[in-house]
Amino acid sequence: MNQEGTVIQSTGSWYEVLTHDGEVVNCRLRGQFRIKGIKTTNPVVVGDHVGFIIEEDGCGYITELKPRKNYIDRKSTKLSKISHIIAANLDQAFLVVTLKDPRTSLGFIDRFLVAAEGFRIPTTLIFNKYDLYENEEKEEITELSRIYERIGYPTLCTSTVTGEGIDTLRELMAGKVSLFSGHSGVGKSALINRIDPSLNLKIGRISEVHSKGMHTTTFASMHRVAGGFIIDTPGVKEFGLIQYKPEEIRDYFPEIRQYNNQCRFSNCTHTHEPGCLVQEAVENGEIAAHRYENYLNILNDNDMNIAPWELK
Ligand SMILES: Nc1nc2c(ncn2[C@@H]2O[C@H](COP(=O)(O)OP(=O)(O)O)[C@@H](O)[C@H]2O)c(=O)[nH]1
Ligand SMILES: [Mg+2]
Ligand SMILES: [Zn+2]
Repeated sequence: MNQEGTVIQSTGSWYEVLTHDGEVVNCRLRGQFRIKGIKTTNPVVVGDHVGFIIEEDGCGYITELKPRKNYIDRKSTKLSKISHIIAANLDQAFLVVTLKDPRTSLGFIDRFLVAAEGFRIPTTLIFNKYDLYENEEKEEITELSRIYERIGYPTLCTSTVTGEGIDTLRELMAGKVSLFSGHSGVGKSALINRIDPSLNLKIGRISEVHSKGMHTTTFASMHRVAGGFIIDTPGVKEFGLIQYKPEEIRDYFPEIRQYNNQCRFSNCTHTHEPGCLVQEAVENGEIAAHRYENYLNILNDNDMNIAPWELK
């Protein structure tokens, strides 16, 4: 009998597939399963929608891979043409940032957003630890929220201490597959616990130290949370290199992208050319100065070390 479901866990040879009825079936791949057009080490990944059959030996066999709306991957090495796909069909990412303990840099935020644009994953910025901030930091968040919301990234202030923003976050996650990213210590685990206390994830330093020693798997997994799923991607260090061509970067800044092909020179890189509408928009304050600086910084990097796909 043909059935369908979503891959929620994989070891590379076995796949746990969650059916629409809520049943989990262990499946395997047929020997020569290939996807056209993608050279990859792993043809089926967590988040994939698949068709499968149950054979006489009781095993499920994946027979069909449904089209992916997006996926995140990494190249196995810098020059490699073979990519390792980490997860597919993500509805959204939450980038958890903090203004202190630790402070997340704007450079990191903008690099993450470039990667998320490249992967076509809508991202919400979460300003966590709101209980810790003085007026000055709150004003900074208000200003950053204005900047990011205007270019299409929703923002939310949260605190796992006061509970602020938690209900909203839970609502945003319902029925969706979400990725939680952000530096160690910003409160990802604490937020997820607060959303669903039954998960009881390890919080704080002990788990950080512990997790550093166990970057063993490069396979993601999905966990049911708040009527949706979160994608857990261990081994963040190994997801390092995302290679973009310099000319692609201007497509991944929404406020810059709108001027592509509008400047005096149609191939304008928006860096130094005369008659550039982007440079004009920066000068008159319409494009935030720090965003433009980060655009230039990313262009100047030879290899873009973006390693944002963390959930611990
Ligand atoms: N004051 C305050 N501390 C928080 C908040 N969220 C998390 N923390 C603390 O920040 C530290 C790191 O949290 P954790 O969830 O482990 O961060 P992760 O590395 O992103 O998963 C822990 O000591 C938490 O108790 C918050 O909203 N306010
Ligand atoms: Mg954690
Ligand atoms: Zn230009």
